[in-house]
Amino acid sequence: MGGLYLLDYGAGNVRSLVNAVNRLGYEIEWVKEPGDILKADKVIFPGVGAFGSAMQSLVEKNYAEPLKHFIKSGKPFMGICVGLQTLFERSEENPNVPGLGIIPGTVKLFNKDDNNKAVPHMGWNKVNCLKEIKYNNVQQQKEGKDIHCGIKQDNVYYFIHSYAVPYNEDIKEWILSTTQYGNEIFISSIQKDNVFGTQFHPEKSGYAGLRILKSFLEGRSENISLDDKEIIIKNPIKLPKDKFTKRIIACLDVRTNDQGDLVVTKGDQYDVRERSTNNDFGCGQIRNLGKPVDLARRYFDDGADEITFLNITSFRNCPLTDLPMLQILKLTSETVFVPLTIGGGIRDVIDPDGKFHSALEVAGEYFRSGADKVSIGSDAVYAVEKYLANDKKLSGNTSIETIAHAYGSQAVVISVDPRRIYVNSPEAEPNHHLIKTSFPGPNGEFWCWYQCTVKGGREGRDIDVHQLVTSCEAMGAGEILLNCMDKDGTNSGYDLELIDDVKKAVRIPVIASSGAGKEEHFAEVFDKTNVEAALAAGIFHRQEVPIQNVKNYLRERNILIRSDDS
Ligand code: 1PR
Repeated sequence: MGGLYLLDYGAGNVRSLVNAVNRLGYEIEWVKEPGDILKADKVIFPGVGAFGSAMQSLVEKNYAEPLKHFIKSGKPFMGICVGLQTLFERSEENPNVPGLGIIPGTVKLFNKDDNNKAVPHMGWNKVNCLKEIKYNNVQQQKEGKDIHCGIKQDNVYYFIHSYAVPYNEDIKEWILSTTQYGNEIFISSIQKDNVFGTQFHPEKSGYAGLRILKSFLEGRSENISLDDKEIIIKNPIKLPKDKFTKRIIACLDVRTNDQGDLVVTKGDQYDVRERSTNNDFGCGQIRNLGKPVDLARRYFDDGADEITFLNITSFRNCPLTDLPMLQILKLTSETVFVPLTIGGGIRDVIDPDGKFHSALEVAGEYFRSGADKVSIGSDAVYAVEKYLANDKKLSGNTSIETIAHAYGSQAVVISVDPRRIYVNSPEAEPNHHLIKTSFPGPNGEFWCWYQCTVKGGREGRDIDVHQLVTSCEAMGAGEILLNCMDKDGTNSGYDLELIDDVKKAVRIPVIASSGAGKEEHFAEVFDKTNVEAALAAGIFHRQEVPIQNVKNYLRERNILIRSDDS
């Protein structure tokens, strides 16, 4: 029996793709053995992680040859991200591992010397369709054929990758669209005969992405031949500046309340209990701002570019199979088609029965449940302490390194919970990276450093934020989620001094967090620092400032932002 098949090699979140296909009214089977590929009518190959591990898995499972055979047979094939990259001959990521070689060319690392952009390329970027059809082809119009495979010129789609295939005129007939990142123009989608592929993730690109999957599932791009004289292939044009948008992220801090229900809560400087009411424990109730799955859905509808869940009581031990956030992720990924990050408790754990699970296993459970990225807090601080004590030698066995190795750097976010410590002069604190501040301390101090904390801010460590983020980047982390305990829940604006300092210290993307109180604060953080994203919690949960108001405000100030229908 034929049908639609998903080719998975167990490296990351394919649940979202399955959910997207189901949402569009289609069923998808999983390839379980090589024979499934040969009998399939259509195959989708979503790739996550590294090029080398993807190809090795294909070879080890004896999938590579049947896949080449399937592609040659002329049946519809769609590759996503690494699934597109493996169609090429090779990748700089793992030069010794050959690709499928269907398309000539090499997948290359983005230019890290280009100071205008962070690597990985993570977020929503525009595509420029190079193929055009002269609409005098009445026959194809009648058939509802779609030369762009559901991709809309100038829409933005969600990318998350460090490697891409640069635009190359020699393979022009393969290129459906290009995208500009910094000064580089790379291939963002390919289409020729029965082969279609996107470097971005349609299943994570909101309704714009669902339209692409729908077009593929309905077969609207099949049998469009390039021999057709009506098709024109344009050259890409390099713009003075790329069209990469800033991301607005909604963050949901989740924990059980005193009644035992999982709720979204929000603290002031990390204190999540009400100040006024008392409960049986002699302290205020846990603030309850709503149900996690419902709120995530609301933020998706409101236009959030990403959603982050933080399990804020993760310092308590919990059996791996009973992690409360797994079910939340599974349910959320059924209706929310933008990237999901999960944080809290990403570390080695020991079940109550004594069974050990590595951080990699814990992360794997989350990816399989619908997470695209995991965020590591306390464990990153402990890992950096050991890294610095060991003369900056990589051990290879920290949670950051093992997860980045298996799932790619782009899947590893570091959540930082710093607090400001004032000092009188640089001499007073020679061991830490200091900032000269415009906001003097209680005793008129003009210098400060940012101390990293663990266990949700309960314990300060002798590590500063600069040490933490630069070390985590060296270990392979792909993004920094930069909170600030002094600013959290204050509505007084982001800590621009801290954010600017961190952004200048690393090449990976940085998310500004803590303190957003009004639309102006988002504009300010994008104007005054070069961060890729801004996150907020309280103002969204309390419905003080809807996400759309933030986006409209930024758009009016010419800050590039994803639109609703993209
Ligand atoms: O250490 O790896 O187990 O992770 C624990 C995670 O839980 C960390 O990411 C840590 O930031 C988070 N966390 C722990 N305790 C709290 C708490 O609030 N008591 N939440 C907590 C941190 C901060 C932000 C917040 C922004 C924006 N919350 O996530 O959403 O500050 O808030 P605002 O816009 O309202 O100002 P591990």
